[in-house]
Amino acid sequence: MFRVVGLDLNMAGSSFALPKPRPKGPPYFSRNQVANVLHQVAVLLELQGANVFRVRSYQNASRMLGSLTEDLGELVATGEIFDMKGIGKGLGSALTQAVAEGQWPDDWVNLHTSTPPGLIEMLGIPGLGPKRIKLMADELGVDSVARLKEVAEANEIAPMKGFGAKSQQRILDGIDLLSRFRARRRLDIGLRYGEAFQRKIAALPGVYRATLAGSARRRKDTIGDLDVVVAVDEEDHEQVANAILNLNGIADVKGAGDSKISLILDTTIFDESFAVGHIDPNVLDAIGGDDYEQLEAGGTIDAQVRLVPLHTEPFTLAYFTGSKEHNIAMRQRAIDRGLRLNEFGLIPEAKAGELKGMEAAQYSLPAADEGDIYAHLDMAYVPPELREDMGEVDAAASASLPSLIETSNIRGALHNHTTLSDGEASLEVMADTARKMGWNWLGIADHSPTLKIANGASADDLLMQGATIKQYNQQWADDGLDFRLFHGVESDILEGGKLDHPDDVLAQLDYVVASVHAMTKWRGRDEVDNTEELIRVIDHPATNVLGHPTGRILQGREGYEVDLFAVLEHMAEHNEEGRLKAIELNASPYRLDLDWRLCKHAKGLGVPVAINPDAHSVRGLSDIAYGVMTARKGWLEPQDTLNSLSGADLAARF
Ligand code: DGT
Ligand code: CA
Ligand code: CA
Ligand code: ZN
Repeated sequence: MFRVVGLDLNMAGSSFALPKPRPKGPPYFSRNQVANVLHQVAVLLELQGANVFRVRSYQNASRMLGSLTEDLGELVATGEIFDMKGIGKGLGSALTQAVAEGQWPDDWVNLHTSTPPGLIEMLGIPGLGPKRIKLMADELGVDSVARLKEVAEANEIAPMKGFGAKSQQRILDGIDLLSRFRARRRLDIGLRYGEAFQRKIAALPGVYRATLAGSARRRKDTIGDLDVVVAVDEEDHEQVANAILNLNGIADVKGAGDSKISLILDTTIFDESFAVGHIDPNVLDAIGGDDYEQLEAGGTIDAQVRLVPLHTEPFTLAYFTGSKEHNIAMRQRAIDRGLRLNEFGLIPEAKAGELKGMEAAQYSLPAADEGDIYAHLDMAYVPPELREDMGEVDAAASASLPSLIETSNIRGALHNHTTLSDGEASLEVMADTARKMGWNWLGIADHSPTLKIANGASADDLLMQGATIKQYNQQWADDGLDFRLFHGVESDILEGGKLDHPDDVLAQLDYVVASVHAMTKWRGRDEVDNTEELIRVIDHPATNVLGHPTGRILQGREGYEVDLFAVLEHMAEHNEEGRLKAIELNASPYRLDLDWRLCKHAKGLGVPVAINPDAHSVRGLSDIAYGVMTARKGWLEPQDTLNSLSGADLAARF
């Protein structure tokens, strides 16, 4: 065992601690770390009401170091640091002590320990700075986010000088955003952190393998925390645990032993600088706009690491992959066979007797991988995505698990945008990218006229796009190239379940994706009205695909109320009678709408699923990967989707 390193000042998910020194010797801290700490010191001083000039001197020094081109270690080693603009004698010695000796000055450490944690927690609220936090602490006695929420809701902030009703509302919105952000993270973000962390651990000497477990491995649409299982010989545990604690990207350590480490990762885990990339303005608005982007840039995620010897690893991996419900069902199946299943092994009760934990595990049946565990229990290997106790245990025991769809089965996707509406890339560039991805076809469905904010295309422009597409298709056919474009539209669903173009225009298209965009109206209406309207639009002969079926934005807003079971059943009737009505699985990691639980239901009813990246750019096409993850989680096989069809077969279906 070794002690917990770093200052344990962190609120759940925030990072406001003094970094620990790198173990390799001076320079003990990077330029960025030092610049960050100076900024923190300035903020804490301000929170404590320090002299404004003192605050400013730290801010200036932080900014100066942040844009420094010279090597900080060298400036310190040569003493040149003392000659830099804005670095006086005191600050110069402090920086020297930190960089050359790995020791933060006592008064900085004290500043961190003497600031009430509740005030530091409040700093995480978007748009709220130290000055106003101090004001509210002094005048209203606010000392935590919870208390702040109370006084804001009691309308005590608005009357304060310099605040007002608008600031009060912004504080409430910020608290809401922060709590959502801290509670769970979207799959794409969780995977980015998780895979970066996993790669770094896997590369450490002594590590046989490191695997991302938990909800990330099960590809849930949102992730609570990351779980990583690492196979290491017992005698190397301490050394590897130490090496993990010293990786870049660890903001704080919550607890550390030789076999269990609990820590907080921040964006320095990424070798390149972290950016969320382009977000559809409409979606960005729902998840908090600029505030969201700022939170994400300064974001953190909790992670738990378990170190186990190689022969135990399959059991530990299976256990921490979960889900809890799947584990419980598995444990019961083991019990029925006189076996005890836990994170250490699959142990015959008769042999284990009174023994517990690792002691009992010495009698475990052997397993080289998870497949062996399932085999011992007379089951087929269950892909992690299915481990939700949604029928997979029985299916694995009766050889009736689905052969899940894979990215390589994807031959095209229907719902994509070009510069004709609000896409960033031209038709040509989108088509070219799809071909380079190895796709056999691409569907273009730009927005319809009603959606003015998305530059919905007029009927004339739409038909012109159709003529261009025909030319390209002809040209490719003449050149013997097996690739084609399908021409559709993403039609807004109008009052009464109507489509946004006259029938004679719609008749000239290959297909129609019908989507709800008037979210305010639809969210303000009850389930019965919404369901009826969707059913009406599905009944329109031109409609082939129902786009983002609930309109939900993960971590942003709930979808509108709708009885999707009724909608799917209605779609099933059409399909039975030979009319293609597919339900979209919007692959954007911000949506993943159809929910995975309902994918299985669609499959059961025989309603085809269209996995759609809803790409607004070339990059957007690669979101198909999240759609495939979610489709797998929803039990879908290639033949349950339109994406696995060849262009020729899909043309026939239209
Ligand atoms: P999350 O982090 O909320 O997104 O979801 P998970 O599934 O990653 O849950 P987490 O991190 O609390 O635990 C990881 C896995 O460990 C979980 O999926 C199953 C296993 N596990 C945790 N607690 C229990 C438990 O009380 N019983 C059983 N059977 N398994 C558990
Ligand atoms: Ca987890
Ligand atoms: Ca966990
Ligand atoms: Zn769209």
